Amino acid sequence: MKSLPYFCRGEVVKGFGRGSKELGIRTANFPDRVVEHLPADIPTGIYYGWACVGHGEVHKMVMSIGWNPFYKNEKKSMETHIIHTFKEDFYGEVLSIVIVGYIRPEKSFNSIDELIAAIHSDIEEATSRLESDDHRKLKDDSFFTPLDRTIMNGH
Ligand code: ADP
Ligand code: RBF
Ligand code: MG
Repeated sequence: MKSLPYFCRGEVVKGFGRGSKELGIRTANFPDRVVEHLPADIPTGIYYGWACVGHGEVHKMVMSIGWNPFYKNEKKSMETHIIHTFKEDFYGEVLSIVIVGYIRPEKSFNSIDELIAAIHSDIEEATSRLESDDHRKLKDDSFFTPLDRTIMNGH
């Protein structure tokens, strides 16, 4: 995929409202505008990368791009699960991400438990792949560093 790594950001909007309730895995949803901007050579599927809320720390993430075939959504979505425990929700804040690599296509499953198990294995896969030197470098990309902080540090 020529467009990877792919950097993007947008405010966190309300999604379908079932992430935490049914799966126990919360996903921050991007607005339609961000979804529509995705380059054509990034197909639907499950990806991993780095994510940062507002000017906060950069964390590992996994994300789903597509129509969630298990739920037969009619709208394409980009949903990021940040591999970190937050104290509070962050709806309305700006989420910055870099999509680094592809894990698998989206699938439908026979049960919700199989979907949950698949997502947990995606999280493990992402956690270990992001340890590579090439991927670690992207965590420190200036995309995640606000300009004012760069100036304060005297760079
Ligand atoms: P929605 O359907 O509105 O997206 P979710 O159940 O998927 O609802 O929850 C997503 C919200 O949970 C995010 O918008 C964010 O405010 C919050 N949240 C808390 N922790 C996380 C996390 N680790 N990753 C993603 N979102 C999180
Ligand atoms: N939905 C699917 O229908 N099929 C999938 O294979 C699938 N994989 C996912 C993998 C990850 C890492 C994440 C974060 C979500 C995935 N989802 C998948 C989306 C899931 O159905 C969605 O986050 C919830 O329905 C909440 O909107
Ligand atoms: Mg969500």
